[in-house]
Amino acid sequence: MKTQVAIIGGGPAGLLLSHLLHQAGVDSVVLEHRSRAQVQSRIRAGVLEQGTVDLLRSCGLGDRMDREGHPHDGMQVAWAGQESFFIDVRKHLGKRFMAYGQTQIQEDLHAACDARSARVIHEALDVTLHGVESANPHVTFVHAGQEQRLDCQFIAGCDGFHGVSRKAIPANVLREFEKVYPFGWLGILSETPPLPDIVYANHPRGFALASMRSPTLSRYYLQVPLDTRIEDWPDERFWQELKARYPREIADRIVTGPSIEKSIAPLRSYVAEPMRHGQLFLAGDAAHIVPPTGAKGLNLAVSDVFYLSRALADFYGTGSPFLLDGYSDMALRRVWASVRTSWYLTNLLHRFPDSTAFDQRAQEHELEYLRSSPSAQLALAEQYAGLPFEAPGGA
Ligand code: RFL
Ligand code: PHB
Repeated sequence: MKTQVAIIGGGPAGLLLSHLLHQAGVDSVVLEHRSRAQVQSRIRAGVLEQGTVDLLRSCGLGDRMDREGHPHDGMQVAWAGQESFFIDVRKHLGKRFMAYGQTQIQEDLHAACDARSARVIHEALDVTLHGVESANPHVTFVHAGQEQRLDCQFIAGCDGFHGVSRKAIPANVLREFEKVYPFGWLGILSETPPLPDIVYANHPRGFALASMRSPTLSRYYLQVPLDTRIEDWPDERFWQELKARYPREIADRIVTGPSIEKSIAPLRSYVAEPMRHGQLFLAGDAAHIVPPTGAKGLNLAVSDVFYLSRALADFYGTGSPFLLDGYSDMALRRVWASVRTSWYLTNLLHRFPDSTAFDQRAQEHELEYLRSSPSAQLALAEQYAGLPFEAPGGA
């Protein structure tokens, strides 16, 4: 097989890249090691920044999102015994968010692939990258028991944090920046009406988050120790603990019901630099991970893919490698802004097992400052909204 761009990974980053490249007249093949049903069944992100929403609309993927998604204006923050406050991104910046599940985006991307008969190979096993430093790299894999070879000009590593692409960058080139947090999130999805706003809570019992997928589907999370077992968290215990972490007037408005999904995710910040080596370009979770506290991961995958598709389209359109050469630096500027925001919000809103009385007071004063200062709220609104996408020549 032969293509211009071999895309490793058929998650949101890989499929959106293949969609945008197709619109620019660039050919690609996607190699995904899971089945379509397995990719489809992951419950993950839910909050889209305005930039992500605009991009999905402009590339023809916005219809269902606009019908079924829930636009909202910002985030509410509650903490023990205090009045909650609202970071109003719409008021400060004129930008909004859309609550629309990654699961739905993945379905929309699969439908778009079907409509254009895209070459997406599921259950492509043992994917191996060859010659990424040469002008003619290739990828080998096993499909339906057959060894296959895909020749290409570029490889896009969109295979998530545990993928193989990043490992093709030599250790003496790759720089890694990492922070692992001493807790995870236990999340549930339930067919109950959500609270009207996304509400983050900092409580002595730990962090909690109330979010939404649709007017009839809610998503809630609890901070839990890393050794937590899902079996120990029947729904009743989850709801009781969730309500205990919110102020009374918010807890009373939470509608409980049976969960339809329950999972635990550890929290980590990670950045790999550079995001390009030879003909290999990394995008999305393959290059960076943020703790979900800022809802930034999927949004970063989208901005990486936007920059990469624009650079590849420009290369094939004009022959100029200028945008490809600038890809890593440009993507990393936006990545680090969101990595910093996610780290800041994680520190602000969670209870750390090893924190001292000093740390605790400092955290409370930071929350009080945010509650009382319009300038502090504006600064946080700007970070939570996400940076705008850069023009081709830079900021
Ligand atoms: P993905 O989604 O991990 O997709 C990678 C794909 O590559 C495949 N793959 C391989 N294929 C071939 N060969 C190999 N060797 C392969 N290894 C892996 C995988 O099967 C998979 O299909 O990465 P991508 O596309 O970069 O997308 C990133 C997002 O999925 C991720 O950043 C977000 O889900 C993060 N995230 C959130 N992001 C937001 O923007 N807003 C949110 O509200 C939000 N909430 C969340 C989140 C992530 C969470 N978890 C579970 C970590 C909430 C949670 C709980
Ligand atoms: C979600 O709806 O899954 C969600 C919302 C906000 C976050 C993280 C996840 O910060």
